Formats: sequence, C-alpha cells, structure tokens
Amino acid sequence: MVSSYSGQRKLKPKMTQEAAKVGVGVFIVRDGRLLLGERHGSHGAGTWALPGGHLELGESIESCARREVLEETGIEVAGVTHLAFTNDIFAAEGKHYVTLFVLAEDWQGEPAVMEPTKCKGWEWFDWNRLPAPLFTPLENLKAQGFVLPT
Ligand code: IPR
Ligand code: MG
Repeated sequence: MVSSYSGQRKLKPKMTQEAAKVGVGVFIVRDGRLLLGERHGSHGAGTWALPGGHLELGESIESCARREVLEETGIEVAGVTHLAFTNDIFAAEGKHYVTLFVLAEDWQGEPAVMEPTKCKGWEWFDWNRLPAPLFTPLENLKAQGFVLPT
C-alpha cells in the first residue's frame, strides 16, 4: 500500500487532470470480427481503438455507448451488455481514465468516418490478429487476458 501511494505521488505532478475520467469502449462485432478505428488528433493518435468516448455527467453507460457509436460511426446500437474494465494511465499525455467495455447488441448500419478530425478510418479485425499499436485501454484489456465472447 505504501509503495503504491508513493508511486501515485510521483505521477501526480505530470498529470493534466484533477481526477480520473470515465471512458466507454464499445465492441461492435460482425462475423467474429470487431470494429476498430485509427485515432487521430488527440491522445493515442496513431493507435487503433474501439468506438467510444467520455461518459458525460448524469449519463448512463448504455446511453454513452449508443451516443458515442452513433456520433463516431453512424451505427445505431439498440442495447449493450457489460464486459470488463481497465485502469488506464497515459503517462506521456498526463491523462488517467477508467475505461468500461461493453458489447453492442442488435446494432445496425455500416461504419462511416463521422468525425474525420478524430478518426482516420474504420476496419474489421479478428481478436487474435489485432493491428498495432493498440490504444492503451485496449492494450491493457488484452494484457488482462480478456477474450472476446463468441
Ligand atoms: P471522445 O469523447 O472524444 O470520443 O473521447 P475519446 O475517444 O478520446 O475517448 C476517451 C475515453 C477512452 C479512454 C475510451
Ligand atoms: Mg472517441
């Protein structure tokens, strides 16, 4: 306990946030492949990430997931199931997120780049053949031994 506390104190001067934020990452799976986009213009630029984003004040996790997926890809999600979470420290950018991962249920549409300043493009990947580099939350999820439900 003492050692982890002193570790946090060492990190704090480099952080750009007062507190950790909550992110929601959404698995959209088609024919066993998941949708990833190459990030652009913010932390994790050049890495591959699930659609998703910041949980807003007063928002439910499901609403956040549905809103972010629609805003970023144009895909409509009817509901979600909860999968896992990660604790993600972006040391270089001084950011800290807790990311909640959910699986989209009953979604429809074709992915489109709706926010070109944030995403270079969407592609489908097998869980066992993911691109590199991955966005930190997804890399952490993989390192935890997470396996995508079939
Ligand atoms: P926005 O809200 O811009 O989509 O945020 P993001 O894609 O930078 O995601 C931040 C939370 C992550 C860790 C899922
Ligand atoms: Mg996003």
